[in-house]
Amino acid sequence: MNYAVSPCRLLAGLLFALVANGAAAASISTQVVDGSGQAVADAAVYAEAISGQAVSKPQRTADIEQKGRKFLPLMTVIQTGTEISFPNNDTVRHHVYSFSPPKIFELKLYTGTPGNPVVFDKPGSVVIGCNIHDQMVAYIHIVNTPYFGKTDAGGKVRLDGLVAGKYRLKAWHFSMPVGGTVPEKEITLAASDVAAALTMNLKPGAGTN
Ligand SMILES: [Cu+2]
Repeated sequence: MNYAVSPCRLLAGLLFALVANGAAAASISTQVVDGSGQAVADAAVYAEAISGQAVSKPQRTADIEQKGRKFLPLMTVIQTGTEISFPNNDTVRHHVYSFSPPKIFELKLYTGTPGNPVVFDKPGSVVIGCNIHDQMVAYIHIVNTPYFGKTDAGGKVRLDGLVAGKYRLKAWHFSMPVGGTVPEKEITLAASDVAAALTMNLKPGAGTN
């Protein structure tokens, strides 16, 4: 008996997987600009399902390190339930805290990586600071969907792997005025990729790049 899988069968299987995957998923390419048409970097962009399509919830983790008395990265987008570690890669001690309603916590003066990551289980935005170094700041935007990303220097981001259905595409930026309107656009996805632009108003004088 021959138990080996023939190369032909293997190839056919791979092709089938590729085609099946391609038929089920599409992407949304987005550019975020401000009121004067300038690209907005470091904006959270996310697509929320509104027509009941199944959405997976993979367990995710992320890191926000402290290096050179700064938080890196400045801006992090995560799905609800994600654990974030805060490794201190400086030789000085930091004391990380948040007073933001979606997650109030503090990691008292430490070096190295604290043993317990912080779980962010409510959607919204969180500002992180350090009790010792007032200039240190970072932002976390927590979304209720696995389809999210962060814009690059050109204000662009692509969300991949969305199943067909209706979505509400939204964006958030830490320089939006408090209580400002979150820009959103309804998108109907079939099998092909979609491009969409979002415009957001930022506080006067907010540098976007
Ligand atoms: Cu510090």
